[in-house]
Amino acid sequence: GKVRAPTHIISTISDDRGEEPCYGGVPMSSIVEQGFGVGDVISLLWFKRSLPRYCTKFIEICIMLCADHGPCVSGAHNTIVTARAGKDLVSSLVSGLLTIGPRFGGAIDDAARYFKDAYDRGLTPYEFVESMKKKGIRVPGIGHRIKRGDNRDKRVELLQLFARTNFPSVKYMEYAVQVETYTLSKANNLVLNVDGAIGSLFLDLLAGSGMFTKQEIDEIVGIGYLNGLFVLARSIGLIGHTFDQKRLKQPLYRHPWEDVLYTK
Ligand code: Q5B
Repeated sequence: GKVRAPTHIISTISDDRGEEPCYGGVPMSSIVEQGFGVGDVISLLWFKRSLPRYCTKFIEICIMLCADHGPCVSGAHNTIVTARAGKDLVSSLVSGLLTIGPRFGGAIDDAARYFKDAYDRGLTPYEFVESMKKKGIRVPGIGHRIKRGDNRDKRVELLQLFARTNFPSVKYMEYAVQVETYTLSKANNLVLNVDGAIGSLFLDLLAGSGMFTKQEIDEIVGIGYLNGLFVLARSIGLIGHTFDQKRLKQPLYRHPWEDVLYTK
């Protein structure tokens, strides 16, 4: 028989060797003919399965809602400064992407991890939040620089509305809302933010869709797939900010002295 030389790479998500590329075993012509959207493509390439339409629609809503949040947030600021320094598209993009992390946009995975652990262990919101405080950890998915209890994040409300209308269960999201009710009783800026809404709702998608085993859910949450949604989405806005600065022929940015406290 044929002897197969050992390979140095194992790949399971796509294949370009035939007449047309396949994503998760689905040929590109089927993807186009069946009118698949970017949510379906993400399902195939990230989750290696076709998800029900309400799930792919939810993924697409996440991407649209997180595509941009104005020029003042960390990512856009870095991208704008880099573009104005004359750097190319990829440099400007990655300079913005590199700010995504535990404080800015990259709290989705940890929000999912901590909300899941707390809910599954039956912790009350009080027990959860106070145990985090004792450990000196800020609750991921809670808190915002400009959103408040009396000025909620519209994106969070839109995600919640979609899920309450379309998901079979929203138990993790309702738990996150209870956590928010408690944190808001402590300070008005401790709202459920867009990272926390996506993190908790993705848990509901994973647990309620019937498309994932418990082991697969633990793996997805453990590896940390969900920050990928913010990274992918915000790339759209960061690319837009790069083009905007180039179109406007903006000069090199220099921060004004008056806005720096020089001290010894
Ligand atoms: N405190 C987001 O903080 C922020 C607390 C908390 C317990 C918390 C903070 C935080 C967790 C990480 C998270 C995602 C850094 C945010 C995003 C995308 C975005 C961005 C945009 C977009 C804001 C004041 C007092 C202190 C703190 C306490 C604050 N957060 N306690 N749990 N989670 N959250 N990130 O305003 O007693 O005075 O020491 O780390 O989920 O990134 O639009 O801007 O689309 O681009 O700087 O929406 O909440 O508040 O640091 O002055 O804290 O509140 O311990 O208490 P701030 P601070 P004390 S969404």
